[in-house]
Parts: sequence; C-alpha cells; structure tokens
Amino acid sequence: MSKILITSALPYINGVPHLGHMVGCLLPSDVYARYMRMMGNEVLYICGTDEHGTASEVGALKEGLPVEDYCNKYHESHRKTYKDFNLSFDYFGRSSSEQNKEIVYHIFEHLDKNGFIAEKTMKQVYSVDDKMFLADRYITGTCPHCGYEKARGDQCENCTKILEPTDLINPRSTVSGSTNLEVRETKHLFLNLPKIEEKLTEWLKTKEAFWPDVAYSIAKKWVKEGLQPRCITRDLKWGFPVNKEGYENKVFYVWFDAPIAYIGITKQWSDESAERNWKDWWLDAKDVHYVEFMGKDNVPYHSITFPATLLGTGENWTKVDYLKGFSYLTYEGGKFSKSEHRGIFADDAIKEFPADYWRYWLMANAPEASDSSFSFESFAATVNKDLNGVLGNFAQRVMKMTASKLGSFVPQGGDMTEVDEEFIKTLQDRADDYFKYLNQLEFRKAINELRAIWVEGNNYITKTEPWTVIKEDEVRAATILRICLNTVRIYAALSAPLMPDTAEKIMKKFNLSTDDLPLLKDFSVSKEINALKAGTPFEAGEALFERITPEQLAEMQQKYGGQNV
Ligand code: B3M
Ligand code: ZN
Repeated sequence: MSKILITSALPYINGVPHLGHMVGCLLPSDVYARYMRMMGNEVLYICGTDEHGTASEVGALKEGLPVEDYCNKYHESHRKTYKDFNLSFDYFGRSSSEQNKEIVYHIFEHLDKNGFIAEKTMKQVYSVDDKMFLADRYITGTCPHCGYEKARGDQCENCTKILEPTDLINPRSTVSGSTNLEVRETKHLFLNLPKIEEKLTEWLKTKEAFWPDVAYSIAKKWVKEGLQPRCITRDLKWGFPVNKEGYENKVFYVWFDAPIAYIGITKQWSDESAERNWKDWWLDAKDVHYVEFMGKDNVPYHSITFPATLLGTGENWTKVDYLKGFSYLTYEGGKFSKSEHRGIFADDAIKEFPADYWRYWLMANAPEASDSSFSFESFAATVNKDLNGVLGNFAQRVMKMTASKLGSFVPQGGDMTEVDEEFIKTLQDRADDYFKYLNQLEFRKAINELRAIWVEGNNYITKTEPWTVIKEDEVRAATILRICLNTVRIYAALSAPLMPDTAEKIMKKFNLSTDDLPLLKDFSVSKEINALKAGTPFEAGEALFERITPEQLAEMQQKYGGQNV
C-alpha cells in the first residue's frame, strides 16, 4: 500500500463553477482518488476554496457584505455543489483558515531568513475614493489603440493589445467608477526566483521522465525565458497581513498563499482528529506520491513558483510527483458566461440530471490533449447510447430475463464452456487496459475501454442467446444468466470510480452495498465472475438510466442558450 496525496486546484470563491471547472481539475481528481482507494492505497484527497484577493473584495462590495461573510456564504455553496457531484474529498477547506496562515508565515519566514525575499519600490494606481490600490484589471478606460471604451488596465478585450493602466484614456476605478486616481509609490516583497533557479532546475530535471510532456515543457519554457522575481504582496485589506516589519499594512498575494493552502487545508483536516498528522504527508514525509490536478493556465504556478517557494525554505516539503493539466471546455463552441446566460453551471446541471450523467459525459470528453466542447446534443446522445443503451440495457435485460424465466435469484446452472472462458478473458484483457490507462491518468482512453467492457456484455448475450437456449437446455441458459448477473456486478466495481451512484444502484439490486465491492487491485475476472453465488436474490427494479427525449433536449438548449436559440 502506498500513500497517495491528491490535490485539485482550489476554485476561486467568487463565481459559480461551470462544467469547465468541473472537468478542468475537480472531477478527474475525484475519479483518480476513488480509483486509487479501490486499488488499496492510503489516499489523502484535498481541496478547498481560494478566497483571498481583489476579486473577493470586489464581489463582497457588490453584494454589500463584509468580505468574511461573503466568503462564508460562497464557501458553503461550493461545498454543496461538489457534494452533489459526489466529489469525495477527504477534506474541503479554505485558503483563509488560521491553519493556512500559520503555514504561510512559517514558509515566508524561512524564505526571508534564507535570503530569497527581495524588496522593491514600484508605482501603482491608487483610487482615492475607494481608498485602495487597484490591480491593473480593476481600472477601466478607453483603449488608446482602438478607442474601445471598456478596456481593462492590463489588456484591451476588443483589440487584445496588452496595456499598462497608465495607457488608458479617461481611466476610472472598476470598483466604484471613480476617476479620482493617482499613481503612487508602494513597496513590495518579491520571491527572488533567479536566486532559487539553480535548485529549481536541478529538481525539475528529476521530473522529466515522470511528468506528462505538456506540463514539463511549460515549466522548461518558463525557465528558459528567464525567471523574474515575483511580487508576493499586495496593497489590499483581505488576505493574510504580511509578517514583516514595515509591511504590516499589506497582505500576501493570493497566488502566494493559495498553493500553500494545500498544506494549510491538510492541517485543518489534521486538527480535527488526534490520529491525523499533516506532517506525515507534507514535511519530512516518507513514501508519499503527490499528484496535482489543474487547468493548464495554472501549470507555471504549480511547476515553478510553488516548488521554488518550498525549495527556498531549505526544509524537506513534499513536492509534486505528477502534475496533470487540462485544457478548456467550451459551451457549444463558445465561452461559458453567467452574465450572458450562456452555458450550464454546476448548480443548475445537477438539478437537471443525475450526477453520474455529467460525470460520465465530462470525463469521456475531458479536454486532455486539446480543448473540447460541450453541447446538449452530444450529452443527450452519449447518455442515451452509452449509459442507457449499453450499460443500463444490459443490466435490465439480464435481470428481467432471469426473473421471468428462472426467478429473481442467481441461478445455479452448470460448468462454463469455451465461449464463457473467452468472454472472461476478453473482460480481463480490457479491464487490464482500463487500469493501465487510469494509472497513466489517461482518462479518455480509460473511459473508452470501460465503454468497450460494457459492450462486451451485450456481445456475449447476443452470441449465447439464453432466450433460445432455454427452450432446449435450461441448465445451459442458467449458466449464461449466472455469468451475466455476475458481469453486472463486475460492471459496478469497474464503473465505481467514475459513477459511484450507479455502482451503488447496481449493488442495491442484489441487496448489497458499495462496501461489498471488490478492490480493483489484482482484479481477477475469473474470480469475480463467481462472486454472486447461486440463490443470491436480486430485484430488477427501476432502470439505471433514463433516456433524454428530443423534447428535453430542445428544452435544455432553449433554457441554457444553445445553437438553436
Ligand atoms: N484559484 C486559479 C483557478 O482556479 C486558482 C487555483 C489555485 S490552486 C492553488 O484557475
Ligand atoms: Zn483596444
């Protein structure tokens, strides 16, 4: 048994997650965590809300709430959504926790002591009426290049030119609209990346053979282009006050404390029970394999800045062993946008269809190698064909047929024949491939294999025709149906990491629970095909999935803005 530490990038507290966020790190990390547990490993799966920064301050202001209340409110709503999607975090914490503050301070002090913190004075726009320095993107004005009136201080959305806030004509604060702005000098602290570069490059080299190419090449590119010192403080109120003399009025930058929050959240988890020790996972920890999930835009922070932060302390922190980055999911080929009512967000999604329908579509179409696009048409087609038509149909057909011909229990039957052995071998080969892809975190390939495994069941029953055989040879028909019923249980086990509710539904039909599922480690089809003994009762009950009708499809497209609107 190995210790596997898994983290999913921490979703920003402001903003409701959409399907793109779900598939961009949250869902894949859950599938992986569930799979690793079923492989018999000791898993610690950590996530939480990323709460600091201007975006939260502005969001709270808009809602007329103190920023703490604002974060409490949205932390709960994130938590609920992820629970609805069956994300099996061992702990879902918060980057603003006291525990995280403690660790951020500890790490910062060590970096400072070791000479990796630099000070620099810089010029920044200050809003006199808002009484705050404004981040570049919180300054709006007219673009000097194209005349667009709502250009942001960092970039013009219209002509895409990169801007400095001082380039804007008629600049105003996005927060209040005030034009009473000044450029003021302000002192900040920087993580001296060039000074850590050597240590970092040395460490990176040890990862080349293990990281996926995309992640490694992003990291390499950053180093090659030359590492710059990175500012880790901000002139804001909401954040951890900097624990250094002369900087008490500033806070740490959100990207400094957010990755550290993986550790801070583990400490939240640890503080809840005397049997847990966060250090066993993070500091001088032995035999921990650490896997991170994130959107590809987060890769530089996780492959460069966060490891550099940890390396600079001179302490032995656990650093990422495998880093899985995802591209983007678009909605009917365009952007998800809450304000434009375009696309389906996670909280609505779960009201429309059960979690497993989403989990299946999203993971089967995960934007792994490149972007992928969600459409309700594809969603409905996939649910109808793969879930309802293949897996659901097989389970229902086998149970109904057995119940009507032989009774609602697993029949005795006789010895297996060559066709049966061949079927078992095919299932085993495919299951081995499925595990191989999951071990490699190749989710689309894994799910392709899982679908193929379901199809094999239908192939087997079509080939063996128990409904015809029964007329002449009841024992043989009973053997076939016994094999099929056990195959249904095998499908529950193999599908469980991806579709936990479906696995549970299947097990319930046999009056069993998911605790009765076999481990996937050393999974042997020839053993599992005999797991349900003759006489085990079952209840066909309701179908596992429901078809999505053309009317429903049209309704969804209408409601969430689709191509037909
Ligand atoms: N909240 C960015 C994002 O969701 C950020 C991730 C933090 S992970 C430490 O894209
Ligand atoms: Zn422009």
